[in-house]
Amino acid sequence: MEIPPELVGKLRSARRVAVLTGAGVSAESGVPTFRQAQSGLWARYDPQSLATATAFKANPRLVWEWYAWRRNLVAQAAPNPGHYALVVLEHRIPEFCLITQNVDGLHQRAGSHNIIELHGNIQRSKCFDEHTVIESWEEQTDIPPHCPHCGGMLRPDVVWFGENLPPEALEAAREAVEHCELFFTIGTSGIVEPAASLPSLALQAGAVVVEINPQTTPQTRLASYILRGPSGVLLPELVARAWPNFP
Ligand code: BJW
Repeated sequence: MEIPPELVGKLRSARRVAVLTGAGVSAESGVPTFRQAQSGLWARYDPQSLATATAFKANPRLVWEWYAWRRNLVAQAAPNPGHYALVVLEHRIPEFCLITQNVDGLHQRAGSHNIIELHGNIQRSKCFDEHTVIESWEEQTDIPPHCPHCGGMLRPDVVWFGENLPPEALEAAREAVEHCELFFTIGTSGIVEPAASLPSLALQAGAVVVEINPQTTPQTRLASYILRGPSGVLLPELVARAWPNFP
């Protein structure tokens, strides 16, 4: 698709840019989006009802195994050209902030550094009772494994429905959004709060909002520029237009 030259000019001259990413950014890495039909063994489960503390309490083994399956999928995936284009933006824009809802760690693996993780990361676990974060653990005979400190159950270190986001992460994200000139919402369905309110916060603070997504979302109406298509194609194209000589 034709990238609007006006947008290219705005990106090239921008000093403060904030980007919100969602599961669509990892779709071209082979990681299913959150609301995409799950495959194989997990096809009959609704992700929205597994990603809750209530589901974990009712059936900790089932929820742990779902996350173990996803962790394995992510471990086998690699960042795609969209992730790498965002690394280039971090190098080119004086104040660049990447806010992600993704829990897959692919932005970090691509080489992005200034990242705010709103919903945690599935490569870490934490104690269900005491919230102590555990970076590595043995997959024991017991599923879920036990906390090495108190013996309680481990759970993934992600934010489930009904739980608060890490307050420092949310605060830092709002701060970046309120101070950016250009705000990108990329690969997110824009229905999960409070992340879904960041585009309107950006607009209220005077930023130009850009959406990159193959589908319409509730935030489309806020966007001055809409790039309809996959981020793994459109982001590299946008970056190449803005900085044709960048390696
Ligand atoms: C492509 C593409 C390609 C495809 N290129 N794009 C206000 C009103 C109503 C409800 C609430 C409210 N405030 C809070 C709530 C409750 C709730 C909520 O928002 N519910 C909604 C369902 C309505 N929010 C919460 O509970 C949050 N906590 C909270 O607010 O605490 C305070 C509070 C508590 C209780 C009551 C009230 C207040 C916590 C939210 C935590 C979300 N956690 C999850 C799970 C993480 C762990 C895991 O992965 O298992 O985070 S849910 C899931 O959704 C995951 C994602 O990060 C998140 C967003 O999904 P995302 O990334 O947008 O993915 P998809 O699949 O939805 O969309 C993919 C998009 O990609 C699509 O648009 C495609 O078109 C596109 N795409 N291919 C670019 N190649």
